[in-house]
Amino acid sequence: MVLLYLSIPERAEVWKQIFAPLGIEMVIGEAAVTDPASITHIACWQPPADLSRYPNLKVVISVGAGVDQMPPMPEGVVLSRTIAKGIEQMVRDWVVMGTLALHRDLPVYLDQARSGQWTQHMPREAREARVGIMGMGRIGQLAAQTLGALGFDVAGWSRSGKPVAECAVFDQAGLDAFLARSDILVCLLPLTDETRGLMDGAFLAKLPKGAKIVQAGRGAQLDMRALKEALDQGQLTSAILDVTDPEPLPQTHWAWADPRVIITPHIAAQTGHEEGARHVISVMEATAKGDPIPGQVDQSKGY
Ligand code: NDP
Ligand code: OXD
Repeated sequence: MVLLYLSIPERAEVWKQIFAPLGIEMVIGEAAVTDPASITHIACWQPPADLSRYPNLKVVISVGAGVDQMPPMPEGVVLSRTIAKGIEQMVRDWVVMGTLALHRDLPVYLDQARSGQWTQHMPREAREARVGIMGMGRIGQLAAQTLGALGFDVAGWSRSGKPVAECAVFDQAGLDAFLARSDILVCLLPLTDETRGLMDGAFLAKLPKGAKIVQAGRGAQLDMRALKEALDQGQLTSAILDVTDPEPLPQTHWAWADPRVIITPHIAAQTGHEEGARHVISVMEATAKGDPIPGQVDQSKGY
C-alpha cells in the first residue's frame, strides 16, 4: 500500500518521521508518482482532478473533518474524513467562546471601547439563554455537553433526531419548534445539498426576536444578505462567523466593518499533524485487515 500525500509541506515533514519506522510508504505530490498503480490511499484537502489515474485507489482521506470540498468518489473508493479529538475539542472551544461572547454582549462592548465609552448593560445568567445547536454529531454533542455544564439551556437539531444524553434533540420535522426556542443558534452542520443556503431570511425570521448566530459549519449555509437584513431589522442582534462564502471573505464585504458581526478566518480548528497521521495509520491498518474504514463518509448523505 502506498499513500499519496497532497497537502501542506510542514505536515509532510512530520508525517515522514512518523511513517518511516512503521514502514508506511508515502509519495509527496503527484509529480513524484512514478507508478500510479501502486497508489492505494490519497490524503488531501483537494483531491487530484483525475482520480481515474489511480486504478488501485481504495481510500481518499480528507485531512479535515469536512468533506464538502470533495467530488463524488469513483465506484469502490471509500471517502474518509479525519476523526481527531483535537479537532472536535478545538471547534467545541470556539463555539463556547462564540456563545459566551455573544451572550455577554462582547460585540457591543468592543464597539463602545473604540470610542472609550463606559456604558453598562444588564448582564444575564447563562441559564436565561436558550442555545440551539444545529448538527448533533461528534462536535455538536461535545459543544452541547460543555454549554450545558456552563448552565445554558441547550437543545439540538439533527437529521434523525437521535437522542443524546441530557439534551433535547429535535428532528427535521421539529425545525420550527427548535428555532422558536433558540436565543443563540449554533451551526455545526456539514455542507450538503440539504444544508446549502439553509439559513435564509424565512429561516432567520423563525428565531426569537433579537437572536444571535454562532456559525462554525460552512459559509454557504448562511445567506449573508439575509443576515444583514435580519440585523438591520433587529430580528438578530449579533453573529460570530468562523466560516464564510467565499473564503477569504473579500476585504470590501460589509460584514468586516459591521460592529454586530465578529469574523474569524476559519480557525475554529486545524488538524494537528500528529493526529492527522494517527488517522491515516488507522485507515491504512483497517484497509489491510479488511475492517470498516475509520471516518467513512456516507456518500449518499454527503457527510
Ligand atoms: P458529524 O458528521 O459527526 O455530525 C453531523 C451532524 O449534522 C449530525 O448530527 C447530522 O444528523 C446533522 N445533519 C446533517 N445533515 C443534516 C440536515 N440536513 N438536517 C439536520 N441535521 C443534519 O460532523 P461533525 O460534528 O464532526 O462536524 C460537523 C461540521 O463541522 C463539519 O462537517 C464541518 O462542516 C464543520 N467543521 C468546522 C470546522 C471549523 O474549523 N470551522 C472544523 C471541523 C468541522 P444525524 O445525527 O441525524 O446524522
Ligand atoms: C475541517 C475544517 O473540516 O477545518 O476540518 O473546517
